[in-house]
Amino acid sequence: MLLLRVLPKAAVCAALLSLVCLIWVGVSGSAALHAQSPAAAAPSVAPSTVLVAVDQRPVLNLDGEWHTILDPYLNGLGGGRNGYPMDEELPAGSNKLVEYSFAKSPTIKVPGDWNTQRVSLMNYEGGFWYERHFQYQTQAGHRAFLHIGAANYRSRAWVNGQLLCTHEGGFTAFDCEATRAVKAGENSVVIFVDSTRIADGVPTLKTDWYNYGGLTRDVSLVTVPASFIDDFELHLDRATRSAIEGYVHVEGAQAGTKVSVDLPAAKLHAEGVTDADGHVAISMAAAGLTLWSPETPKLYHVVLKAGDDTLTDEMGFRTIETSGSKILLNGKPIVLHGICIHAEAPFRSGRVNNDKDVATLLGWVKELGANYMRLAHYPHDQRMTRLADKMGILVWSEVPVYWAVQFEKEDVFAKSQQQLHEEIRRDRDKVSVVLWSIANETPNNPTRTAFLTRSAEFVHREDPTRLVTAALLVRGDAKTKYIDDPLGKALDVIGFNEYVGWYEGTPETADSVEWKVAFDKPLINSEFGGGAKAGMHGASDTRWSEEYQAEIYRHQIGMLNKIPQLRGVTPWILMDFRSPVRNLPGMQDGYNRKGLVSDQGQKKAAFFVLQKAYKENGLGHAE
Ligand code: GCB
Repeated sequence: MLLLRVLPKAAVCAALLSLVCLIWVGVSGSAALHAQSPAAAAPSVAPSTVLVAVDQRPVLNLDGEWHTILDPYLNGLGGGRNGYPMDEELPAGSNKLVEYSFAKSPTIKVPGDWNTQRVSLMNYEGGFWYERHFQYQTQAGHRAFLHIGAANYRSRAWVNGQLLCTHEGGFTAFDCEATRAVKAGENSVVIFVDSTRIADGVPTLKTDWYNYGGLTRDVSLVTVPASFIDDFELHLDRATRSAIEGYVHVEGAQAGTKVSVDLPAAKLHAEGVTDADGHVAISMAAAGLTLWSPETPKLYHVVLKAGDDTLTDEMGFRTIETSGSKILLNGKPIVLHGICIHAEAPFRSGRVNNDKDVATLLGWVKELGANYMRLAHYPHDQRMTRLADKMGILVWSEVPVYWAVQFEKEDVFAKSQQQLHEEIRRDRDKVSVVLWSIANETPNNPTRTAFLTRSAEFVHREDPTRLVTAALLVRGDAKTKYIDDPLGKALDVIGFNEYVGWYEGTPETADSVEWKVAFDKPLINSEFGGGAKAGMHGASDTRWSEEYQAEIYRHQIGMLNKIPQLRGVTPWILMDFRSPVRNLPGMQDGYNRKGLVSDQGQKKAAFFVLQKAYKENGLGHAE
């Protein structure tokens, strides 16, 4: 690993002491200030909730063309003579609307990042306004929520000029209550999204992926009864594997509200009544279920009822746990044959956000012979985990605590915790998700370790049914490598990234590396790989050729197989992806080229090396 990639800027600059560094820190520092001031001045209204299984509810879909205003100076937030474009309902006689008009402004498609929809916006990072109108029929005694699948990075939403919520975090879903703001007939909704990278963000200023801005996932309006199921959790009991346990939470319920859970195909039924907090524990004997696994991705139709609300879901049941250095799926040791994936849309670029993108990516995962994938480095569109449930692909899901976020800051911890909460809440009904990853390649120091130990504890509390992991850096030289990062103590499964043969040595270097592991826990190689330009051929020692990349894979497979407790791998990465830090002309041209498949779908030689290893069960050990 390159040192530069994991140290905070200030530390790197202290070491280098150059003018370039002064400019580097200065520029990003002022950008952060600029970005923070309007947010600080604005009222902060937390999203009301994250509606579980919202994609299973009937909704008013707000996808489609939205009017947009580019606002690099955040003028619309500032008020004054020509501010407040979010409020079109100004008192008669006001002249504020003179200098802007949503109606006359160009449109853009939602969901979708703005960068790939207009050539002039390709490199734009900053403020951006979205607006559209919709017809609504109010229903007495119901509540309405604006559901935003993802808005990168900070956002605010108004309905009919009324501020509903502010949100930070570019990859998680949230719902803002709109009950009092919506009206019968014509309504307007305005969403402001600011994609400016900020130093105290999660992620922070520098990442190895493109900062696609905007409303990158579906937007909808959800109408529910006055009291409704906002959250539930159902899982197979680890100890017996013959009972379903969990809870249902009914928001706004009076104590004593009747709740029922049914799995009609299995003839299972449970019921109970809510306590004063709207909570009811669920427990039902469930012997004889077909347990979910990659070989049998069986899903059951689940019907939840609470008062006037009915919610259905498609859910699988399985257990996941560790025993010593083994990972047990349904009590049996499993080896995870996987691949890392970014949410980069195949063929068209931009963010993955439709069924076609997801089917293409997961089709390649299956073709590879994989049973597992790491969704790097942030929560992906919900379609990914839904389809993984159906196709039988186990999932590692992650939050963007990436490289050196500001671990010393309590509010950065709060942001990471909020993202974990939103991620877990959205996907806890997805049986495919077995690992929550709290971080990627973070610097090994006590402040970081304390921060991430708290994250691991938080995740264990929020979801005790799954395993906690992180992708760690390793230390050592080309002869001996150590996996002994003290953060490993807080994890159930240890992920480790290494790039022997690419950032270090040649492919053959892997042959003589000896691995020393300080933990009796399952190990997953969460990244290895190297770059290749699809269609470029050469000798196996010619960098960027498909042959060189394939050679890295061959030697890595030999090396990794010598680690007895290696329970899985996710090489880096399924498909080439856009990244502003990959600028080698003729080879990278703005793309990280470590994909096994190019962004235009061409499979490289290494794809077939890994496919062969998976088909022959020749990588990793189940026990
Ligand atoms: C890493 C990072 C990943 C990068 C990759 C690379 O270690 O986790 O985000 O894209 O290396 O290509 O260098």
